Amino acid sequence: MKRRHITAAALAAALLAALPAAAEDTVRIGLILPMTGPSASTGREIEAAAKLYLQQNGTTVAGKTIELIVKDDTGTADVTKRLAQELVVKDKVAVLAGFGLTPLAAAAAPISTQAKVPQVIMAAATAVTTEASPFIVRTSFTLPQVTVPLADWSARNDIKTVVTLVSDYAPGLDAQKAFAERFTKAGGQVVEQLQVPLKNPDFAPFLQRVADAKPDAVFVFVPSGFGAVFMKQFVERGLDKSGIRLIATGDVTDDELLDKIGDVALGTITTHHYSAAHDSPENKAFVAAFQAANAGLRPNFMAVGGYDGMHLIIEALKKTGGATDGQGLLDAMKGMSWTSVRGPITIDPDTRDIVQNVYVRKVEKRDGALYNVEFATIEAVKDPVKAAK
Ligand code: VNL
Repeated sequence: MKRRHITAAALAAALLAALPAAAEDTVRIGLILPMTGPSASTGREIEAAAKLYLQQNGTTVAGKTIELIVKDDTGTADVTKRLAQELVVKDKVAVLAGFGLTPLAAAAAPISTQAKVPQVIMAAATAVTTEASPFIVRTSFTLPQVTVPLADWSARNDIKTVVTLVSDYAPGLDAQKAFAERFTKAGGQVVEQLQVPLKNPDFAPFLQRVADAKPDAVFVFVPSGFGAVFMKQFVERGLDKSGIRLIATGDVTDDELLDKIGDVALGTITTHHYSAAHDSPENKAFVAAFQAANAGLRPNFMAVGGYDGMHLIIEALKKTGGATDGQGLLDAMKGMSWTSVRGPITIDPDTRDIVQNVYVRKVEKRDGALYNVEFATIEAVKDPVKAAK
């Protein structure tokens, strides 16, 4: 018994001694995503984009090998938290990344704070989420950032009355508040504010209330992956023929789903930071490479958050010469600017949130498929919630 104990202890000591050497030439990045469950499309898009980025740019930085460790949190916050802890303690990751939904990003925030490990949010989009840890940096967007330009557009385009309809959790409430405040200031009237449960949503009773209120437009936010269910019920309730205009954040007309939604989406006005139809050489190359690597799957805004998140991490490592100390990496990330496939972007050094163009788009048919076609640009938009503080 005793002998065995000593042997085991000696083995453990030998392993521990071996660890720092291994850790020195490999930099691990922990990517926590919902790969299963209702937000699996978000995980699929981000994982594919992160892998594409490494394929295109190589896995060696400053003499070190980059290793991506992908974990499925199933969209459940306690799983996210446990995985973040394991990745930090056991795998000694230099960076935590991913975070498909706001509650998942929030669950990992205390870990990134305690461990002083940068937490790169590639998806979650509630304004205040970046304040949950000083080590959070975001490459996605915020709901108020993309919603305010839609309120402005609506007020200028003959929309006088609006009902808002959002998923009942933080980013939905953010969108609802941002729309109502801005639209009201511009002289519009929000006649009703509706919140639909996030899980297994039944939109029918809420759509009935929209029909009864007869506003000029209904403003909608549902998270990525839920737009098709919403649109199906929108049509079933006859809202598409009611004369009530549909306006939404680009989450509803998500590029992965849009073509499956079908012609009923034609003409829908949305605002967002990325469209697969964004007209730039960088984006054309990105869409082609992404589709070639993923059996024709169209990249959506989640993929772009993942692609830019990897760019941020790799470029930060280049700046530190491969050093992985968390504060050093974080400082390297702050203030970084580059030409993304969505357009020019910057990590605001004060808020660690993304500054980017927001585009006004209309769903149109191009070469037989539906796209969000951008027709106006609001440049270098900061998250308005933090900008107002
Ligand atoms: C969130 C925001 C998630 C926007 C989304 O899709 C989205 C979030 C999963 O912060 O939870 O489209």
